[in-house]
Parts: sequence; C-alpha cells; structure tokens
Amino acid sequence: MINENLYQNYFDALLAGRRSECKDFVNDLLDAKIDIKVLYSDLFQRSLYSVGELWENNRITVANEHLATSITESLLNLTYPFIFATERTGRKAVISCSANEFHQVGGKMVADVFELNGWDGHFLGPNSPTEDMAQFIQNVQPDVVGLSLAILPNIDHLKRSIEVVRADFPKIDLLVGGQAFRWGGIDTIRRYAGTEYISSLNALEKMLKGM
Ligand code: B12
Repeated sequence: MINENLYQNYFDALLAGRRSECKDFVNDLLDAKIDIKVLYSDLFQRSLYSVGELWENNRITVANEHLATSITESLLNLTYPFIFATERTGRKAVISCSANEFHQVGGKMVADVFELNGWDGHFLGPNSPTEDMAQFIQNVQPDVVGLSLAILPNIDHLKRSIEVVRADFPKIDLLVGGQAFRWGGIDTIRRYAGTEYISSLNALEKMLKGM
C-alpha cells in the first residue's frame, strides 16, 4: 500500500513535470523495500490512469500527458537493480504490444515482473509488426509469449498476432492482458486454445510461481 498523502504529492509533482522530485519519491520507496508490483500498480499505473481521465476531460493537454508518461517511463528504470538481482531460472518470455498498439508502459511492467521472477523478459515495445514478432519468437524460442492490448479497437490486430503465434508455435503458452479488456473482449480471447487472459501483475506473478 502506498500512503495516500505520498501518492497525492507524487501526482502533483508528476503533473507539474517535476521529474527530480518524482525520482526522489520513487527512490525513497525503493529504499523502504516496496514490492515492485505495488510501486507499478499503485503509483505508476494509478497516476497514469488519472492522467488519462484528466486528458479525456480536457483538463490537461496532450503535452501534459506526454510529459507524465515520459517521466514515468524514466522512473521505471530506477527499479532495474532490484529486478535483475533475482536468481535466474533459465526461462524466457517475449512480451509485445500488438500491431497499431502504441501504449507500451503496461507491457514493459509485465516484462519486468518476468525478470523479477528470474525469467529473461524480452520486451519488444509498441506497434510490433506481427511477422517481425514471429521471427523474434522463432529465434529466441521462449517458454511464454505475452501480448498487451490497451485499446479495444485494436483487437483485430491482437487476434491476428494470437493466430500467428498459435499456428507457428503451438506449444508456447500465450498470455494476453491489458486495459482494453476493461471494455470487453475477454470471451474472444478465451476461444483460442492455449491462450489465457491475465488480469493483473499479481495474477501474473501467482501464475509464474506455479510454473
Ligand atoms: C500514455 C497514453 C498514451 C500514449 C502512450 C505512450 C506510451 N509510451 O505508452 C499515446 C500518446 C501513444 C496514446 C495514444 C492513444 N491513446 Co492513450 N493513453 C495513455 C494513458 C494516459 C496512459 C497509458 C498507460 O501507460 N497506463 C498505465 C499502464 C501501466 O496501465 P495498463 O496499460 O493498463 O497496464 C497494466 C495492466 O493492464 C496490465 N497489462 C498490460 N498489458 C499486459 C499484458 C499481459 C500479458 C499481462 C499479463 C498484463 C498486462 O499490466 C499493467 C500493470 O498493471 C492512458 C490512460 C490509462 N487509463 O491508462 C490513455 C488511454 C489508454 N488512451 C486512450 C486513447 C483513446 C488513445 C488514442 C486513441 C488517442 C487518439 N485519439 O489518438 C491513441 C491510440 C494510439 C494507439 N493506436 O495505440 C484511452 C483509451 C480509452 C478506451 N476506451 O479505449 C485512454 C484510457 C485515455 C482515456 N481515459 O480516454 N495514449
């Protein structure tokens, strides 16, 4: 849990673009040994969802939103010393946003949770062309592929990615997640064999601990 007062102060600093102050908040939480998943969900995700609402209601500009996102992306890197400190399992995951999906922060967090659990989490970033993703999977031969979707209108691109992975790599476990599924689409995903919808970073970690 993150203290509400701390959250509000962090959020004010984020909106105002005070990057150094945001960095100090995060470093203090890391020094206090915060669970990285809590940091990601309760500070970074919560604040970016609020930024989205402010933007949707025309209370901040696209420039404000871009600034907050870029600060958050830089803060994610502060967790690296903790993420890669875990003993390696030799397992590999490839995480990708589907074609036309430009929201990459959630997918990067997912790759970090794999790393935290000792996996190699290869994150391919936003808008990955499906064929290039398939080629990468072929080269790396991961145990798991994770696909991220933030906006539901992109679901046809996601379906195509799922179909390519299922056809070319039938033995690889396929996980799908992202906030698009707040607005529907889970039933569509469940129709694909060997493909599972995972709702949160906690649910992901629970699954990894059972593998
Ligand atoms: C930043 C941002 C952008 C940036 C993204 C830049 C970047 N570097 O990523 C840019 C400017 C590109 C952008 C563009 C658009 N955006 Co935008 N964006 C956002 C914003 C403010 C933050 C996104 C974010 O990082 N969230 C934080 C992350 C951590 O949350 P998350 O993605 O949900 O991820 C978590 C989970 O879902 C899960 N998860 C995610 N992926 C996966 C995968 C697996 C396998 C698993 C297990 C779990 C998992 O784990 C994560 C951690 O818990 C959101 C607001 C919001 N609600 O998020 C709007 C938002 C998503 N955008 C929105 C919209 C409408 C758009 C545009 C269509 C706007 C436009 N007209 O151009 C375009 C679409 C571009 C595209 N084709 O993708 C809407 C979507 C509304 C809807 N009903 O679909 C939102 C919700 C804003 C709003 N309130 O209206 N956006």
